[in-house]
Amino acid sequence: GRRDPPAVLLQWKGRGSTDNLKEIMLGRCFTYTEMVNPELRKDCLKIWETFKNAFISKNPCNITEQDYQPLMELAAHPILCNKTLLWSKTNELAHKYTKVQGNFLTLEDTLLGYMADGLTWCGNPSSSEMNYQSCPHWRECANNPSSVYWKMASRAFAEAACGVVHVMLNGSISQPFGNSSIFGSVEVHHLNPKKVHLMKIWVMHNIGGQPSDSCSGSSIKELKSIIEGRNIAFSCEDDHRAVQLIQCVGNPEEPACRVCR
Ligand code: N1C
Repeated sequence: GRRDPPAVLLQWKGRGSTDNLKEIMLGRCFTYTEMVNPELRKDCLKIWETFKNAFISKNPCNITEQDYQPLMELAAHPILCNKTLLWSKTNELAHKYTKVQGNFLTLEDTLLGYMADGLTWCGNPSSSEMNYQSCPHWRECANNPSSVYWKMASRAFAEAACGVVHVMLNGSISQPFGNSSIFGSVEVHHLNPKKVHLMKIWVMHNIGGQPSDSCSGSSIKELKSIIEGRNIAFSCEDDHRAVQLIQCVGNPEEPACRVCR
């Protein structure tokens, strides 16, 4: 199939564009606008064309924010206050939690996040086709189509947040707050202090594992000083119980998961 080209043609180190990208993204856009958020009036075909125009026939290492600006404007929609959940290095747990606790929204619950979640895409300057063979890995070049997309969608999501913002971080890695992650480099700096008055951090640890860092560690203290420096109040809780109960589904016998702890 087109997924296994001769190795000599592999231009980039990352995986190529997702097969049937157009059908998947169009399908997701219709699902989102018809079923997930039916009040939203959006032209999915126009959104797809605008998305494609951002990167098709372009060098996939030279994508700019301007390339995606028309898409960002077309796909924008309001987000309710107090519902935003940001995350870093907790992708799976954060989304398991929001599926059960329907009161929170991650970027993947907005049109831009919903359409692109888990997909890969890029083009190349010498054709108007998608490159299905390979795409730049973010270590090869930062300004590749997916990285620029997530950075812009994340910034727009942070700018739209209001009220209380929750954040799920991973306390089983050495730096739960990484200032080069999208959360640390983009979202933290684009929350609007006029609209967001409190950031509530949840530091989660793998059940039964050795905690590596916690609310009292230096990594979270650095985040606290950045947030308070931006005039947003800050709180932090280790192993928020409602989230821990999700982890317990897979680990019911662990001490932290017993009813009488
Ligand atoms: O770099 P990160 O995490 O700190 O980014 C997470 C942060 C979240 O709060 C989201 O709002 O940024 C947003 N975000 C996504 O929603 C998202 N979905 C999928 C950022 N990145 C996202 N991805 C992919 O995961 C994307 O390819 C990006 O590079 C990774 C970042 O994950 P991370 O390092 O755990």
